[in-house]
Amino acid sequence: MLIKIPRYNEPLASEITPREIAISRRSFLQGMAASSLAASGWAGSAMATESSTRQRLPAQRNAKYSATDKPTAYSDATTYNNFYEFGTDKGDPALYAGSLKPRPWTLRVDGEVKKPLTLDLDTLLKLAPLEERLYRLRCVEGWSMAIPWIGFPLAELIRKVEPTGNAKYVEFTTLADRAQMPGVRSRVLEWPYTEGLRIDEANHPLTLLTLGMYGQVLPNQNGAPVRIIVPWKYGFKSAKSIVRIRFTEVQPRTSWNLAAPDEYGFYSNVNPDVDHPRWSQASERRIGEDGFFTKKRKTLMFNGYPEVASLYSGMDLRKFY
Ligand SMILES: Nc1nc2c(c(=O)[nH]1)N[C@H]1C(S)=C(S)[C@@H](COP(=O)(O)O)O[C@H]1N2
Ligand SMILES: [Mo]
Repeated sequence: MLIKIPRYNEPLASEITPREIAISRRSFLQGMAASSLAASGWAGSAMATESSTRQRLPAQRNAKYSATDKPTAYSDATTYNNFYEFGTDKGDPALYAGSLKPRPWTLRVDGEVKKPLTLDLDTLLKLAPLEERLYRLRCVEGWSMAIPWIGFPLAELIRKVEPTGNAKYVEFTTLADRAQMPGVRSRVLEWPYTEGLRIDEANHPLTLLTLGMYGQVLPNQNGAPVRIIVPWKYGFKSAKSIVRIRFTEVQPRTSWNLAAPDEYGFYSNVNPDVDHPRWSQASERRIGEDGFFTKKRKTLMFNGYPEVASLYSGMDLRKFY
């Protein structure tokens, strides 16, 4: 990631103005630069809970796969985001992702499978029972959140397409549409954003094909209408707004690995013992709970999901970072 030292005037997550509020204020705050607006204290405390307008998404809480962490406030989870298709600042996705159209949507599932599928959103929503799971998500930049995601195991979809014997990896591709995503004009990453998993990682019961959060469909800035959540890996492995899932025989190229191969490997398991070349990964800041001067939390191996360790037995996780 393009890590910057926080500037003196950089807004905290809780101070960033959500898009909805930003628009209503525009009429009387014309002329003020957005950044000075946030720093000036105009940014409010609205959206402390879920939005009242977003479509509800009923789901059964899965206690077995839910962490006991205190959930991150909805207002933080939806205003402190990485979604470079809408800009590189944490507040950009909330401000600019309103132009993303999550409906109609098609997800193509193909490659090394016997039964390729093209799914619309309603079909996808009915593919398997929806579950709510509170997962920790840790960004490689050193911050984390705990979010009640809604979705179903990716394994359910994988079963339906019947991978061939050649399917060793799974590649995820994000939408890359200049008309909907202003950040795609920038050359900060190679578009479309792609990520990948080994097929056994993709089939692990923790890997969630995600359609909602906090009881509702995904907000655009969190990857509407469908994304992946892989809770034991650094956040960038959890690709947003995906349009294609492709099964491959060779390890897929991934956007962050192409951008900085020494910093972001294919595996990118959360690992406090393997430092990023430019900073330690031993600890993290939980968004909304800790300030810049509060003691950080210790980062846990596999982000506190030890059940995935068997996927990597015999592998040197310093070499395969
Ligand atoms: N398409 C796409 N997916 C993406 C990203 C991105 O820039 N583009 N950023 C990743 C990173 S670095 C993180 S930490 C998580 C953040 O997810 P959240 O904003 O829902 O918390 O999304 C990941 N998925
Ligand atoms: Mo991240």
